[in-house]
Amino acid sequence: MPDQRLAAGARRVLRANDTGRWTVPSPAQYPHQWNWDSAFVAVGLATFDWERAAAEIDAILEARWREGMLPHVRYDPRRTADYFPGPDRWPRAQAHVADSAVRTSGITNPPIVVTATLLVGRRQPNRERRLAFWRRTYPVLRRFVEYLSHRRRVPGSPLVAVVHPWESGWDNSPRWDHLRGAGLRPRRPFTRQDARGVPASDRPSDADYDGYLALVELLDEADYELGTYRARSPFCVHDVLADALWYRAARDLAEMAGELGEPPPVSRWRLDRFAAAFEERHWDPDLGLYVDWDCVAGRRIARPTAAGLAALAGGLIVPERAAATWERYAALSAGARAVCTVPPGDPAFDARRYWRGPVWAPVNWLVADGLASAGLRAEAASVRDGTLDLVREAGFAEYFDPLTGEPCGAGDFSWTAAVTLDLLARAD
Ligand code: 9WN
Repeated sequence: MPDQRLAAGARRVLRANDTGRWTVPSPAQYPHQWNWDSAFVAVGLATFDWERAAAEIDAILEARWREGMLPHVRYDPRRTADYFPGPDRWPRAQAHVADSAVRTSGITNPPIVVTATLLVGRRQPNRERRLAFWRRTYPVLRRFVEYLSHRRRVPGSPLVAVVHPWESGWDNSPRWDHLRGAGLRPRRPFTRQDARGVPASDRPSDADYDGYLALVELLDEADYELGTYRARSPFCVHDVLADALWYRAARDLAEMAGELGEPPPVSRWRLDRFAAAFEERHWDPDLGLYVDWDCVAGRRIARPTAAGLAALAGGLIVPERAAATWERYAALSAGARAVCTVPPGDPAFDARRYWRGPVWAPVNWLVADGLASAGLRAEAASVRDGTLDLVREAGFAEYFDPLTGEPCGAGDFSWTAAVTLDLLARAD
């Protein structure tokens, strides 16, 4: 399919999923606004409708909490019956929302919204309009970065504490299998709604959902205060990708600050300290990959996944490790379409089950971006081309089977369309 037709198809998906104020990931499966989905969507929208891209970012920021958090879901009050869990599962969260008319979840997402705001701004050729956009978004983004730094800090580390698998966006990744081992059960009964339009065997398991809902209860009982939550919860991690994207966010914020004549938002000393802690906690010398850190057990989670590769997008990986990480992961992934989230040889690999193997377009976007900024141009181009080939063959699927290239999950998915547009535009 020629690039122009592919781009036209992607624009159609984004238009169809636009509710007027924000873009839903998929009208049937995910009828609300998701934080990091909308950040990718804004990057895609900026390739053809700049005002709409800016409005997408504004809608994420309108859901902010008084303490600066940007929640992972902003609920559409007209659709609460169509997705589980709804706002009633996060009762105490609602008092934290700055705008009392807005309903949100009680957790956040990796802070790609900051990077998206920088990239959307850069696509505006008119300097005054660009600066006006950054001027109104910058204070909220800065508070979000500081929220993660201060309210999500465990003693002894500058890294970010992630408190729920949904917060990472990689819900049932093998990275978080230790939650299953904890055997948590929620107190309130619940009925899943996520497997209505897609095969249950492609979704997280019932045991995974027990853990997710039990953590929601623990978070709400702790009124979303990290210390109280940690005292009772088996799940608290330094997610390698969230940490990398925090560092990127802090640097992207600094670029906006420079343009706006504001002082640097995060000192060089803090950035350097963060990068040193990242290297110390996340680099696994035995695996030869960057991995996550379990703050409860106090050890690395030695699982090979693409999260450590996507972390290249943070721009804080020791340069000589970038090529080695790519080569190591490519060797583990032989026979799979790039970039499988778990390598086929891993015991946890499942070609179709959500975050346990399949290819996800936004992950590939991060990997390609990170490879390019590490100077690995050919490798970046191969990830870009491989991603576009998958979309050409299988459409704008939520995600893809890495062995067959078949589409999985919901169809006409917003972030797949958005990433396609940006990858096409980058080749121009
Ligand atoms: C829970 C919207 C979101 C993505 C996540 C993906 C999935 C939700 C779910 O869908 O998570 O937040 O119900 O499964 O895992 O990355 O942001 O597309």
